[in-house]
Amino acid sequence: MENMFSLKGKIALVTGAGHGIGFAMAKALAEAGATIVFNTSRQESVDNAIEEYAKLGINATGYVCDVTDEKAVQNMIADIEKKIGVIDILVNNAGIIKRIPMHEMEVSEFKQVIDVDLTAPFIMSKAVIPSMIKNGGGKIINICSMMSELGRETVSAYASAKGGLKMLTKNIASEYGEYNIQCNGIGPGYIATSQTAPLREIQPDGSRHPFDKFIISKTPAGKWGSPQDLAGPVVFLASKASDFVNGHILYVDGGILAYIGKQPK
Ligand code: NAP
Ligand code: GCO
Repeated sequence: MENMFSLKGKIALVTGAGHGIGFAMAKALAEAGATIVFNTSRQESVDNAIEEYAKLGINATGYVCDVTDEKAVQNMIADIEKKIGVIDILVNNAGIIKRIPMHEMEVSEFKQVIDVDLTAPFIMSKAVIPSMIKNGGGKIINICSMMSELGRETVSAYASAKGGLKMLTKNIASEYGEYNIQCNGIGPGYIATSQTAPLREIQPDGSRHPFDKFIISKTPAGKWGSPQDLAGPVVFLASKASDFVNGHILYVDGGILAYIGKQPK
């Protein structure tokens, strides 16, 4: 059974794995035996992350690459294949959010979120699939969201992107399953990272942020998740253990999607 989850001999590329959820998933994949490659859009975050990986005994290779730039992505993948080898596991993790009421959002802001959160996973997947086919198969894991299923105020672009990413996941699964490529999604709930830090800020009177309290009431587990909560799910979806799981979105949300919410006292 241990071998089912082993990633020994596999090469994993995790986008946006400079910190947060991506870093935690890359760490887990390394602990399962994978060789780790990652990218962010800034040299500073690549350099910092390489140091942090090294402290954990992980010899990660980092690239500065904007995932929305197809030429840069193609160059990065070619360089990885030349220097390290064919990518067995792609985790499309890089993502941004803009919290703006839709009627106040510029089209350019909407498009920017779509570009990073939806078009980039298309660009990244398109770049790795040909070699995965030649190599006999592979794993593509798209990091979706509660907003792949639910909406809320101010996140129209993000929800549109993450909803589309759910369907892109199902379509890649449909189109490439015959080549032994499994494409699945992970839908994290509310996770304590820099992306959600504004939603957890302590208020001037020292109280918790209203949204923080709201999420606690909507989560049966009664807490925010941590990036480490994604470790097991990503290793499962990257390993042989999930070879007949395809087109599935695995929600790691503490039960939010199952729960109507705690009755206000
Ligand atoms: P984060 O802390 O903001 O990290 C996002 C990462 O993406 C950073 O490393 C960032 O690196 C990178 N990135 C952003 N734009 C990029 C681009 N154009 N090219 C390359 N890299 C880029 O976010 P997180 O909370 O860890 O979230 C990671 C993923 O999980 C995202 O897709 C997010 O939507 C999703 N998610 C998060 C939560 C949550 O509650 N936190 C829940 C569900 C889903 P640089 O800025 O250094 O380039
Ligand atoms: C928000 C949050 C969420 C989380 C996550 C939930 O503003 O509602 O940022 O979008 O990041 O995507 O799964």
